[in-house]
Amino acid sequence: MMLPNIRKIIHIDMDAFFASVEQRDNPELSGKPIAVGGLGNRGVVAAASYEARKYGVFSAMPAKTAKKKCPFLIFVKPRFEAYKQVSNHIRQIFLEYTDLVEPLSLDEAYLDVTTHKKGKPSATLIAKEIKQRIKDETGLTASAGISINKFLAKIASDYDKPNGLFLIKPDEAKAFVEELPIEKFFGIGKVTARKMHKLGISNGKDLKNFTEFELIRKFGKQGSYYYHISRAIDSREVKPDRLRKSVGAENTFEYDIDNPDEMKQQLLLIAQTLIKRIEKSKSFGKTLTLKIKFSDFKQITRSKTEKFEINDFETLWKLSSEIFDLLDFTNRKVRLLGLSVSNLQYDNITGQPVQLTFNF
Ligand code: DCP
Ligand code: CA
Ligand code: CA
Repeated sequence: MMLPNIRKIIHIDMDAFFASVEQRDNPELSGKPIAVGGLGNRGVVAAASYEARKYGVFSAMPAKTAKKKCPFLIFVKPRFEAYKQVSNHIRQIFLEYTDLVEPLSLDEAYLDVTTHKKGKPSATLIAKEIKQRIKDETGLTASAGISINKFLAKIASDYDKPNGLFLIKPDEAKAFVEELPIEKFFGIGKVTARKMHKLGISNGKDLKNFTEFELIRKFGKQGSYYYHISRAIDSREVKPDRLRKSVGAENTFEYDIDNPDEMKQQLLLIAQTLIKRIEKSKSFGKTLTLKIKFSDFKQITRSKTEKFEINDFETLWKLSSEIFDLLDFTNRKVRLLGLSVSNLQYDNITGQPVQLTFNF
C-alpha cells in the first residue's frame, strides 16, 4: 500500500534573536531588560530581551514608549555582522540535515525533512538535535515547530517560545486549526483580523463556514489561502535559498496620466501600500527605487540610498517625493508607477538574487 503523501516540515526561529546575541557577547547584559536599536530620537526597538518583554517592551515599539514602560531598559546598538554570522552558522547546521532549507529572515528557516540526510527516525528528533546543536555551537536558544506543512510548522514554532519544541501531528492538524484564533494565523494582519471579526470569524472553524468563492470575494487572492489553511492545507513547497530581496508596490492606471500632481497623488497611495507591506514583512531596506512606465511602455527607474533602514511612512514619502520631484514629465504620459525598497537588512544571507513575491 502507498503511504499517504505527508510531508515533514520543521520551522526554526531563534529566540529574541538580536537581543540574545548581545546578551551572549556581553555578560553584563545577561538577565537584564535590553532593547536592541531604539537609538536616535526617532528610534524604534528592533529586538527586546525576554526580560524586557515582561515590562511590555516589544519589537517595533518607539524607543520613547519602551523607556516609559521600562525605565531601566538598556539600549544596545545593533551589530548586524554578528547576527549574520550566527545566521550563517545555523544555516550550515540546517544544511547538514536537508538541502531543502528556506530562510525567511536572518533568524528563521523552513526545513523539509520528509527525506533527509541523517537517517533519523522522526522529524521531532531532528528538531531536537538541531536545537541542541544551535545551543552548543552558538550559545543561543531557538524554538522549533514540526508539522505537515509550512503554515502549521511556523505556528508551532511560536507556540512554545522561548526554547520551545512543538509538534502538530498529522491527525491533530485539522482540529488544531479549527481552534486557532485568526490573530495567530500567519498571514492575517490586524486589518484582516478586524474584518474577519465583523463577519463573525474568530477562529479556523468559523472560517470553514465560508466557501472559497466567498472568501476570495471578500479578501481577494488571499481568500483562497485562508480557505485552504482553515482546512490545514498548505501545499507551498520549501524553496531552498529563496529570500526576499525587495518589497514593492505598484499600480498600472486605467488611463495614462499626464498631470504630475495627479501622478504624485497616485504615488502617495502606492507609498501607503508599500509601508504596510514593509511593516508586515519586516523588510527594512536602505534603497528606495521609483519605477515609471510611460505610455509608450518605455520604463525608467531612479533610486536613492539612505544610511538607515526605511521603516516609517514619513521617511518613505520624503524619499519618494525627492526622487519624483527631480523628474521632468513634459510631453510624457505615465501608465505605471511603482516603489520598492531593497538593500534589505537580510540581504547577504544567500547571495542569490531571487525575488520573492508571496503575498503575505
Ligand atoms: N527585527 C527588527 N525589527 C522588527 C522585528 C524584528 O529589526 N520590527 C529583528 C530583530 C529580531 C530579529 O529581527 O531579533 C528576529 O525577529 P523575530 O520577529 O523573530 O523576533 P525575536 O527573534 O527578537 O523574538 P522571538 O523570540 O519572539 O522570535
Ligand atoms: Ca525570532
Ligand atoms: Ca523570526
